[in-house]
Amino acid sequence: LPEAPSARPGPTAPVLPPCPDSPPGLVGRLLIEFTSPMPLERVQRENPGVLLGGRYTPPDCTPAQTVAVIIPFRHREHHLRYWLHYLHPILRRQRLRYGIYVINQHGEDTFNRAKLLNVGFLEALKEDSTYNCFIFSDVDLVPMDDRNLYRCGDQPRHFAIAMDKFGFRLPYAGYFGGVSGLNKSQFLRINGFPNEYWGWGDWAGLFAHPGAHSSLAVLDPRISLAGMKISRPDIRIGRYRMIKHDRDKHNEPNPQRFTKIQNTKLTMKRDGIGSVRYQVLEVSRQPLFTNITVDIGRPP
Ligand code: UDH
Repeated sequence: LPEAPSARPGPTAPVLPPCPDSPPGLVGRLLIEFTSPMPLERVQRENPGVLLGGRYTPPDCTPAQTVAVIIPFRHREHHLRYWLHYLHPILRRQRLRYGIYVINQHGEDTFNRAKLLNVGFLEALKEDSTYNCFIFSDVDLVPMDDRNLYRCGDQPRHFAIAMDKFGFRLPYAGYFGGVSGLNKSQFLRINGFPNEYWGWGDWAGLFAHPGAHSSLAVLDPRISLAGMKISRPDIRIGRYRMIKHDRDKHNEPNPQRFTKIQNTKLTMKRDGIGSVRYQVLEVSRQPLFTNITVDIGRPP
């Protein structure tokens, strides 16, 4: 009798070992500059292993997590090219399985970073339900050391702890801005980000611990309310360069920013990932990232 097809030896996918906790081949401190021109074609040429939509899986090991990197965005194409140029090789060396999601706010109404991040969380999961780590990164922040691993841990992680613009120091104890990451259950535990905070504000302070900001003694933000603590890399490793820029149009400081943060305890349950309303206008898979253009409405 002919052999049953399932019993026939044939090419099977090799079983890859788990990716190591400390990836070999990291280079440590990196030289980051934003002066040479950076055409997208070049970035594409230099990252042939990255698949459509900005997806990557290590060829030689099985990562423990699948990471969605979410970037809030509008009119910063120039910054995005540098970000992609620097980050793809870093994330690859870190042996991550990842996807890059640029959440592009449609129209010219007031910018809303936090709401865009909520959209990114939901839309990334719609595309791939195996995402279990979400890293939220400003488009203008590039790590200066590849040992700053873009992974999630047992507490929410703050990555951009020593930016050049703050003299390579944490600006205040509870700072959680710029680049931060939460796994899926941590994100759901804080009900995601607020949707009702329009314009510029140090909204990231919302996720820090109480008393973080000297001028805001009653600060009572989401991470501590949910009983969690921020984890951070070593100060020598968590260094970042920010691409210098002027304040964008339609992202003026919100005068209510201090009162809003103080009211987190009251608003956190009703305003967050559970109540976000938006309309996706376009999903386009580019060679180095997925662009999601979204209508998030405007402030009341
Ligand atoms: N962002 C956009 N487009 C905008 C506004 C914000 O893409 O129009 C995104 C982008 O990812 C940016 C992030 O939101 O990195 C945070 O916004 P921001 O860079 O404006 O915030 P930051 O606190 O700067 O870094 C505030 C203005 C500083 C002016 C300094 C003048 N010297």
